[in-house]
Formats: sequence, structure tokens, C-alpha cells
Amino acid sequence: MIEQIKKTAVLNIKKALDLKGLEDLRIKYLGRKGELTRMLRGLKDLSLAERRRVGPAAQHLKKELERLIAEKKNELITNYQLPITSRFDVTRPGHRIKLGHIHPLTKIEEEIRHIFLSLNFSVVEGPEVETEYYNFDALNIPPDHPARDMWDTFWLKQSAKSGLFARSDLQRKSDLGQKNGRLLLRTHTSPMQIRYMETHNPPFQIIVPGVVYRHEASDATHAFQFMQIEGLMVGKDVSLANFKYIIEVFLKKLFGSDLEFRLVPHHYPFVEPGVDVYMKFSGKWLEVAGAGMVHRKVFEAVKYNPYEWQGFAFGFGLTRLAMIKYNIPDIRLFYSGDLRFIEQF
Ligand code: FA5
Repeated sequence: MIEQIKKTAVLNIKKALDLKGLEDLRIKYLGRKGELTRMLRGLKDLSLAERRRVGPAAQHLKKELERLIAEKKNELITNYQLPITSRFDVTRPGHRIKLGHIHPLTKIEEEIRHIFLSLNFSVVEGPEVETEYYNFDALNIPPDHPARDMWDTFWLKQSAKSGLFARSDLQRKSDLGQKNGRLLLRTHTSPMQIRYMETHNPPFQIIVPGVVYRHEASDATHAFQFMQIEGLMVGKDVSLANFKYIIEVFLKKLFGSDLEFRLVPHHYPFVEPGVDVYMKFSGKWLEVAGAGMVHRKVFEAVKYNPYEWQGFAFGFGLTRLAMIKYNIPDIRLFYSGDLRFIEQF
């Protein structure tokens, strides 16, 4: 009898489809009038020997059924699913998609582009892998200038396959003045002065934003990769006074009208005369640009007549402008990839 109840009860509990069905089974077997309860109650009418045989087995079965029902109940609750049609819960909050945003350097670059576009400048871009000719020779930077040292410049290894051999000193000499000479990562945006003038006639005014590379130790104001904005304006009577006016308008539009800047004489081989532009940052003067009047040798390199044309050129350290604009004390933060920094913009 007990075996009979056990067999059907265990099977039915296993097959129960929902909590209601399970509860019906509990009542059927363990309820007040349930099959097992009744049996337990009837024990008193049995002989002592029979009671001893059936009693413990019935108690044991009771416990087991209680356990199986509890387990099944858990299972049904965990796997409970709404019918397919209503499984989509419109009241649940959606997954928030994390939106990226523009890097502060890109942001300031865009702003600078707009300012110069409003001053009637065109925006052009050039290659980051340059030849020695455009980066140095054509800009009147002599072969023994320290910037050409391997400590200042990232030179690219060239293989015989590329048609550009790893060059000995002797071959290097014959490369000088060759447009397809040794390759390097440009150290400034000035090579685009040459590239642009080779293919365009004056008068014109352009800016060239871009990344440049220098093999140098980094510190709070120096990175080995940073951005520059080159500027070049060539015409019949373009002067240094025009330069000063243009950058004053530019800096005031970028920083507001109460900014302080000053020009200090400085030598660059591709300008004559040359200046550096300084701006106040955290109580100190910070160099933000090199500039000057285009050197006649540069005009000669692009076959312009230096008696007919004159112009100014400048190269702002865009990353330094970003430091000042956003009050960032360490230039290395821009390239750190640190989200705690980036997400503030
Ligand atoms: C030049 O690169 C010249 N090509 C600028 C120029 C252009 C002069 C046209 C005349 C005519 P310089 O090495 O000083 O010059 O760099 C220009 C600016 O880039 C600096 O004023 C500074 O703001 C920024 N700069 C230079 N080195 C670094 C560096 N390691 N990290 C961040 N910014 C730098």
C-alpha cells in the first residue's frame, strides 16, 4: 500500500506543471484528508507488529513527499515564465547605451578650424610620414642641424623591398635634396608649407592641423606625440603686422578678449625674422607657437620669386593651446587614455 502511494505520488509531483497542480497534489497526499494522513491515522487500529512495520515507513514517506514538493515548488518558481506573448515587459528600464564623445583635442581642433575658416583661411592636411626633404631640406634646415639627429626624430627603417634602402652615410649624402629620400615621422607640420606651395600659386592663406612626433623625453609640457596647427599666408604685401593681427583675432576668439600674449625673437631656419609666441599659463609664460616671415630660400625651393611674394608662417602647439583652454596641468593626460580624465569633457 505504501509502495503504491509512493510510486504514484513521486511520479505526479515530478510531472506537476504549475504551483496550483502541485498544491492539489500536496492536499491529495498530505492534506488533512489526504491518502497518507489517513493511513497514518489508521495505524492505531493495527496490531503492534504491523504498526512497527508500517509506521516508520509511512513517516519516512511523509517526509520524502514534503521534501519533493518543496523542491518542485522552488523549481517551478525559478523557471516561471510568462506566456510568450507577454514576455516582453515594457515597464522594465532599458539598457543604457554608453555614448562616446569627442576628445578634447579634436574639440579644440574643430574650434580652431572654424575660427580660421571665418578669417577666410582654407584647411589642408598632409602626410604624417614625411621624407627628409620636405621635413628638413626644403625648409632650409641644414644637414648638420641637431633636429636631424636620431635622438630628435623618429626615422623609419626602410627595406630593399620598398625600393628605399637602409642607407649608409654616403648614400645619405646623395639623398640630400632628393624628394624621395629617407622617411621619418614628421617633427612639425611645416613640410605642408612646401607641399602646398609646390602645387598652388599665391596669394592664399591656409592652416594645416595635424599630429607630429618627436623623439624626446616627455614632461608636463612636452609629449613625444602632439598636435600642431601650421599657418601660411602668402601675398604681395603680407607683413609681420598682418601676422600679429591675425593671431590676436584668433587667440581672442579662442580664449576671450582678456588674454595676454607676447612675441619674442627666435631663430627658425625657414623664417626671417622669426618669433616665438608666448601665453600666460598658471602665472608663467608658456611657448605656444613659433612663427615668422617665410625665408627666401623656402620660396626658392618651391620656385616662387622671393622679390614678388612675401608671407608669414606659424606653427601653434595645438596640444598646448588645449592645456591653457581647459586648464590641464600635464600634457601627458591627453594621451593617457584615462577615462576619469576624458569623461570630464
Ligand atoms: C616648430 O615646430 C616650427 N615648425 C614652428 C614654426 C612654423 C616656426 C612656422 C616658424 C614658422 P617648435 O619646435 O618650437 O617649432 O614647435 C612649435 C610649437 O609646438 C611650440 O611652440 C610648442 O607650443 C609646441 N611643442 C613643441 N614641442 C612640443 C612637445 N614636445 N610637446 C608639446 N608641444 C610641443
